[in-house]
Amino acid sequence: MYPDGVRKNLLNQHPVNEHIPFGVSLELMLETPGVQVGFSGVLGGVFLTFLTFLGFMGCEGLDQQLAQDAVLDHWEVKVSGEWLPAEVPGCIHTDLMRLGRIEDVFQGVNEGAVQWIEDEDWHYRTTIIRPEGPGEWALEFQGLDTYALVMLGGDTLLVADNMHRFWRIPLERINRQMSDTLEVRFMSPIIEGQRILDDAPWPIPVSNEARPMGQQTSAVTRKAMYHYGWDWAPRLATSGIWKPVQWVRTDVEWPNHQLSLTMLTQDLAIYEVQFEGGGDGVNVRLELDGDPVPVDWQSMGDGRYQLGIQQPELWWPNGMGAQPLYSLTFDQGARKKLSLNLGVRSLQWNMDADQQGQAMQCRVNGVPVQVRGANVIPPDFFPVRAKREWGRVVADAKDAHMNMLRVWGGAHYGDEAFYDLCDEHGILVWQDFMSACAMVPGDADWRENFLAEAKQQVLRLRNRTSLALWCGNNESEKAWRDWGWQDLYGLHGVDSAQVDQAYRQLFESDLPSLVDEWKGGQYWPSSPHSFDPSSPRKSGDQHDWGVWFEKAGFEYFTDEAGRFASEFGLQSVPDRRTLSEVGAADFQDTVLQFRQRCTMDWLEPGFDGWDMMQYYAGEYFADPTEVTAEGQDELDDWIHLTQLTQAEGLRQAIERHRCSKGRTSGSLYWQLDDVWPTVSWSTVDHAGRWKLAHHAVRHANQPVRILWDRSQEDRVRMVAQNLSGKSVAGEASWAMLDLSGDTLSSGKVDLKVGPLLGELEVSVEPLPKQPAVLAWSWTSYEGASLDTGVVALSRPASMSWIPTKVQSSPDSGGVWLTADAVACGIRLTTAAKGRFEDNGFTLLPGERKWVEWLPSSGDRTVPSDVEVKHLGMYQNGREMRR
Ligand code: BMA
Repeated sequence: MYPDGVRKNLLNQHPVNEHIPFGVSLELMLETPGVQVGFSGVLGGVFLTFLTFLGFMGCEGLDQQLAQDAVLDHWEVKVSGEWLPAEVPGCIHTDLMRLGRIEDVFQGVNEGAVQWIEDEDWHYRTTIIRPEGPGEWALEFQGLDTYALVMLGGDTLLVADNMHRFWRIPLERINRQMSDTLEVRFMSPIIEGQRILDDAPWPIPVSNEARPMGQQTSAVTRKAMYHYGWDWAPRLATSGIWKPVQWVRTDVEWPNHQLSLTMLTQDLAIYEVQFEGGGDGVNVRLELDGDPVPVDWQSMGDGRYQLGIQQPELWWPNGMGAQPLYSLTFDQGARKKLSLNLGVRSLQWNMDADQQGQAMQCRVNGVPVQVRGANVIPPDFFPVRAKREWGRVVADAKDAHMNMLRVWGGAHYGDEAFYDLCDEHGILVWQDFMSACAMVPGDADWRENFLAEAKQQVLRLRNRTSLALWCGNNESEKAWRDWGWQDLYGLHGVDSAQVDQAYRQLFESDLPSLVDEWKGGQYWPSSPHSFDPSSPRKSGDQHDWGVWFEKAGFEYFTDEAGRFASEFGLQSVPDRRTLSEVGAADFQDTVLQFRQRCTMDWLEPGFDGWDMMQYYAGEYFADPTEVTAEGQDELDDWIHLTQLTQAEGLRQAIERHRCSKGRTSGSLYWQLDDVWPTVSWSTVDHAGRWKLAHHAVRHANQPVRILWDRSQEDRVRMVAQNLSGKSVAGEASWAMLDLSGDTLSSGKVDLKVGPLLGELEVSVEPLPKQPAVLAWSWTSYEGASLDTGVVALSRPASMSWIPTKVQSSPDSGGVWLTADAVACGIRLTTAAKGRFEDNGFTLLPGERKWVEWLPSSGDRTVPSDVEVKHLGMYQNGREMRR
């Protein structure tokens, strides 16, 4: 626990420097070769001085060298009274696992056995090595999770209470007489949180923390909320130094800077560049792909400049064009350089009134963007491990033709590397502030803490090309309005008004003012939010959970569609290998069953995500408890059928939004990735294996498509759509076939569709009376395939699929597939590492389909154990086994 009285006093004594050093590279320019910067201190009883001879190094790469030398290393953690080697960045759970003190927390049901960790205090220490030489220095903690005292000898240098902030201690505070052992003492987040909660004048509602009321501390602690458990996450409320600790030269840093685009035409881009707090005599250099680009650069006084770029190459979201990133370098005399990447683009959100209410339309370079993407959560529970996975997540997003990711508010802000990747690949970022499904305390200290964090993050991210929107929180506004919290938490009269006031103060007054003051860009109070809560479909964004939480059919994605769907989704069971890697061998296995955290008692006592998956699979494909297939066990059935169902749900949602003629201008499904190996709404599992849904999303998002516009129930209307930046032209053919593959009707048409939201009607046909599929292909006049697809024209569960045998013949780098009747819902599996380029598709008789094998590593040999599953394999008659 914090020693009494420490907290307040120290925070007042040492305000945190709000300078933002991340995201830019800093390069020292030295006039005299041979100037030395050193670090001195005592390490392991030996006096050490690390000297960096800057003059010998030259200037290139100095920033890395400096950062490298300045990072505090050799940390230890106290475990049962013993100091043991620790990993920083890291956390207590990863340390205890590495030290063999606890089992792997993802394995089996180990989560339960490590709950004691959250109630303990944890101490870390290292030897401090003070910088010597010129300049002003500060010790920077980029992330402390969460309640921490930083101590040197008996002196407390810092009191930290927010995982999402970074902290600095000026060198002057760390005088020579002090001990060389720097200690970071973490107080149990639960015990500290409980103290705050107990002091709060009214209960603070929160939805996803599975603790009794009065013990839900996640709402009052500025820590990733999923650490307390979520409906896709275990509870592992960890502590630790989750980001690097390093010395920084504060006198060579740049003042905060802001680039605002003031004019953009084909011929010219003009930015106003503002160095807040001064920046006279700044020079600029601009490069594109290593080549110098001429610029107009004029000082306007007071650290303000005008930057003009002739014939700018525009940055576009993925699928709409290229992502050129200019390298912009500022220097001030011989002292400093600052480099950042700049994608030239304008970005606005059009929220004007239109025939259907008010738009929620993202526009880039003046062009409306049909937003296609997903919500992301950290790709591993532990940030130090998640950091290694973001590259894969962004690659999966790009591969699936996404152009936006929403960084969801119940986790943590992304690392620089994440936003670098988004800039590079054309992925816009909807950035939540970190708050989810919870109300907030009303006291000024708590709010100030939140706002200090918000300011740091806004200053850090506001110049990012990919940044599209700041959003106050996830679902808190909706929860307060619709989830009955007033009764549940006994908040009536004055209490209710105060909770409401605390929420509004932060999310509807303080945060928007802060984002505005620091020119962060567009602010949106909550997700979902609309201008008129009585008609939530007419403006703003929606969380479309009628499918899943309310058992609606997929037509819901047309009938109840709003202006921007920022969440919708269905759960599925991940790949068998992902499950067996954590010890879940079969369906009845406790290890598997205990991973289901989505409970829905309001629908039916005891009803949970398994029941819901069963319900939807039964509605759309087959109920896994009622069917059986040769060579498959129950778990195989669940995996196949729930993955097909999730794929179909997401496909229909995205395609229905695309066919809404601009009504629904965004589709961000819930959720792309997983924090651990589990059963969830993800389309790519924790091990990085694509579920069938990711393939479906990929096709649904493809910029150039022929789509079945499902809004006309009695007829089959097909449209050709082009979301790419270039016109496309070619010949398209379509056919409706019965399940044996006989053609019921067909057509051919020449299609030329303009760029950036171009659309043409292909044909409108009567819906066949018998079970049928629609197949199409569209090929450019140059012979390139623009789109192909096959879709069932009614729910596959209602169709009698022929139990055909699908033949697969491996060839170099892939497999050939054939069948003698329509084979719906094919799933190709193998134990080998890698994935098939396509999966979850429908095969037509007479077709010879080539599916490429994409191995995780070099060897392209097709695995010999490829198995093919499809819907025609299932027979009714399984005994109810759940
Ligand atoms: C969304 C998210 C999460 C949750 C998910 C599934 O609303 O914001 O809170 O995990 O639903 O229930």
